[in-house]
Amino acid sequence: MTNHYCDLKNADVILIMGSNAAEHHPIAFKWILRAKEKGATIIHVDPRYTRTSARCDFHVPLRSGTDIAFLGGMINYILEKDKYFKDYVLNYTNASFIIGEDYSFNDGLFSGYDAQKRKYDKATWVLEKDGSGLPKRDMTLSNPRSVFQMLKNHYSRYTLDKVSSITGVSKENLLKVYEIYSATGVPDKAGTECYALGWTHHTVGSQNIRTMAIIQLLLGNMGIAGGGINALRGEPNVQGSTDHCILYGNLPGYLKMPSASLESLDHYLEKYTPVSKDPQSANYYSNYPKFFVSFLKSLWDDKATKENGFGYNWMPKMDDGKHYSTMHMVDAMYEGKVKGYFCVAADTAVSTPNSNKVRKAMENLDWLVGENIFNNETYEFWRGPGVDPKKIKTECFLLPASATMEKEGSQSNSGRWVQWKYKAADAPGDGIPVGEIEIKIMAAVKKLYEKEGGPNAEAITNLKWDYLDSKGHMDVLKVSHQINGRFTEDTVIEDKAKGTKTEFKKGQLVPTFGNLQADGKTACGNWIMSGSYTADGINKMQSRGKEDPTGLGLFPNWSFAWPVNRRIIYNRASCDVNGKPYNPKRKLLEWKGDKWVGDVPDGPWPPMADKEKGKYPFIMKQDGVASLFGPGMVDGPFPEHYEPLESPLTKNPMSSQLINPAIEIFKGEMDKVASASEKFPYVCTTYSCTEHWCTGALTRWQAWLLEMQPELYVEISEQLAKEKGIQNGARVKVSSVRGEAPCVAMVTKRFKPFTVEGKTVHQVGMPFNYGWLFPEDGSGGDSTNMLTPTAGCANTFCPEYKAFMVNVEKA
Ligand SMILES: Nc1nc2c(c(=O)[nH]1)N[C@H]1C(S)=C(S)[C@@H](COP(=O)(O)OP(=O)(O)OC[C@H]3O[C@@H](n4cnc5c(=O)[nH]c(N)nc54)[C@H](O)[C@@H]3O)O[C@H]1N2
Ligand SMILES: Nc1nc2c(c(=O)[nH]1)N[C@H]1C(S)=C(S)[C@@H](COP(=O)(O)OP(=O)(O)OC[C@H]3O[C@@H](n4cnc5c(=O)[nH]c(N)nc54)[C@H](O)[C@@H]3O)O[C@H]1N2
Ligand SMILES: [Mo]
Repeated sequence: MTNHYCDLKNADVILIMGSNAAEHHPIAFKWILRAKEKGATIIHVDPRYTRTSARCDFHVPLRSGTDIAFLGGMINYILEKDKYFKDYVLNYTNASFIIGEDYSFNDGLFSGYDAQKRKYDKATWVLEKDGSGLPKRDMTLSNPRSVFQMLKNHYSRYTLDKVSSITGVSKENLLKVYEIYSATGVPDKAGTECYALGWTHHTVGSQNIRTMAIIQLLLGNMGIAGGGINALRGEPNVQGSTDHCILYGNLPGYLKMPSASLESLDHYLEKYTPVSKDPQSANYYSNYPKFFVSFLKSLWDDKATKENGFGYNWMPKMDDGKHYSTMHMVDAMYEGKVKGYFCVAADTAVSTPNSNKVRKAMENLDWLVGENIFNNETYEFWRGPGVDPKKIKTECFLLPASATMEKEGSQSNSGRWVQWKYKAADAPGDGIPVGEIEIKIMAAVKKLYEKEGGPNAEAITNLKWDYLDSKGHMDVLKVSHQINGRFTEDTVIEDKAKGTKTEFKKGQLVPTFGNLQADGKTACGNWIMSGSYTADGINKMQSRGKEDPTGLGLFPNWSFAWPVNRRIIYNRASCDVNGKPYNPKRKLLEWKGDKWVGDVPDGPWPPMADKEKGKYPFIMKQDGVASLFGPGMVDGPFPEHYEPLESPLTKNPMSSQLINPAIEIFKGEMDKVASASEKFPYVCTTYSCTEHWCTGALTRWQAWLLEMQPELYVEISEQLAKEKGIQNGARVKVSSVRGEAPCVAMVTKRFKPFTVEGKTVHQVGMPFNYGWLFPEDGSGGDSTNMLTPTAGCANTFCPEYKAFMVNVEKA
């Protein structure tokens, strides 16, 4: 989240699109309801009517997978009707920048496309620079090559007729949402967006979010109280797990995982350290070497020296151009390339797309290790439906883990608040925290390498690995100190601007990431967490102060929010170029002539009107401004509508490109894809229900939850039920080109047929909370992922669980 839960109460309009917040994020939803009580308008855009829709002002149904078309239409509306916030757009975004002559967009393809590789070369997606290396700008926004004009041109194609025909949303509904939402493009109104899986589970997932980012920038809704783009995160502490690098391309704090061609530390740092010639751009990532070198020091301590590039060559490297997502991991298992699998606190056999393939892939493993509080379908795959245990060679282990409330540590909510929690009870039996399991396994591996050597042995034998306490248990404080960072030698830090010198002793904790060093004087496991402790060792994650000096619900003394306890990121953009709040009634920050007052500002520098010392507001961006034109994505600098991998259409109404041209197509024998046909005529989406948790591996043990939601079902509209002669409660077979899911039909008013390109398109929906292992009599059904394709977002490989084609027949 750019903002945080409590801040949702400050919004005038809340667009919930791609989320079922009332059922899956009840705490966030509490704040949404507070906004509503104060008069805010709450809009829900979702293919299906849910408990969230019921509490909103109104619900707008749209066909799954068409959000970019819907939002592209909104961009067009905002620009056509002059609803954008001119001062903000001009000063704080790259609207005035000039796009290079060689960039083009033609019939669904951006320049630089290689059809063979299904990849773009982004060399032409650039902004022009003048002779001194500064971006060329046209402050009148009239240059036809300006980002503003190119944006306008790109989205002029998203007319009401087109958008309505693609999305299945009526023109009245489109206009209603566009009008209400774009009314927040004025200084004293704030609009926010809440999304979750309805946006991420698509082959265009990242671009769904970017389209909204463009809208928020046009309306001046970024960096303000009640604004922003707010991802309501999923699993408990999933925010913490991404902060600490659960994703394959990241190191802690979103530093980049090195790839093979970056052969030396210098090479690597040069690639990832942005340079700006503009003195007004803070370009904060120019500090990247400090964060990265400190990270290397946290791994190898005094073994990491300047001479050996701080151990850079010990780092594992990704092969260039290769990806390592869950789907790729399964693919490699299927091909017999991956031999062992640690499945920690997950139920891959149920949760990962194309379950038939996943389960087949596991048969190729030599060993599988689970670390869990319960058994599940993954650990028991060797005796699953249709599997002959005698033919399976895989050795399976299930290690007993303690549950979250049986251990102490930090936990991060979606709003980046890192809160300390305490152990409430001892784990039963032999259960210990998964962290302790990993520490002990790695310690044993280290011993083995010390004795026997092996490939890249120094990476392991040199590891700093002292995270157990005197009783042999995981020492969470040691771990969290290591994450915060410490000085590795006595160090004097000079602040030239303030004219101060501060002395730190070796071993002392680093007070903020501003103190991290690129010369090995600091070690820090995760730079964004620097400052979670004070230099004197006070744990700020334990803070529970309820003061709220701004009245905006920032609660600066409650827990620690990364970065540096900033509650709303990009907050300098809430003020005009002189540092005066755009909206004095919701004053997030104000420049008082010598300092900022309010939230922790995005850097101490004066506002940008001070041409000498002032900085632009988006300090993490190379140019200091936010990107309407965003060359960071692999599938285009402006989001474009493409159909899902499986779609009811044979032609994309926007262009000749039916699907996202930059997604990877998995070509294994079990990766079948259906084109639009009579065989699989219905759009299917999947989701969770309130009564279960994800795969249900946690909740299907509970008799009372099973009583409420006993088995797999498919929600179908009354119209489709009538067409197919299916009664409510009848047994049906849902099938895709990849598999079948027998279940019960739930005939409902929550789904309504769509009119798409002049034809009736039915959409159905299914929860994904079931598996064969329990309830033990098999009455729950099996995984919905028997149906889903191995396909994912071009940028993240988040799977396309939310739109694919099925058939529904009476069983
Ligand atoms: N009780 C309970 N709470 C949970 C969970 C749980 O299993 N049970 N799971 C947790 C986890 S891990 C997560 S990630 C979150 C998930 O939270 P949510 O994202 O809210 O969960 P979903 O139900 O997967 O999907 C949200 C909505 O997206 C809609 N949708 C489907 N396709 C599209 C589309 O193309 N466009 C749009 N705009 N909407 C679409 C669906 O109809 C659904 O209502 O919830 C967390 N909270
Ligand atoms: N079709 C479809 N598939 C989906 C989704 C969808 O919307 N549609 N959603 C996707 C999403 S967003 C997610 S997050 C994944 C979830 O997929 P998984 O992570 O595979 O599923 P969970 O059910 O959350 O699995 C949790 C496991 O962790 C164990 N567990 C619970 N608490 C603890 C604990 O404290 N310690 C330990 N060690 N173990 C514990 C549980 O017993 C369970 O076995 O599914 C994805 N799959
Ligand atoms: Mo999730």
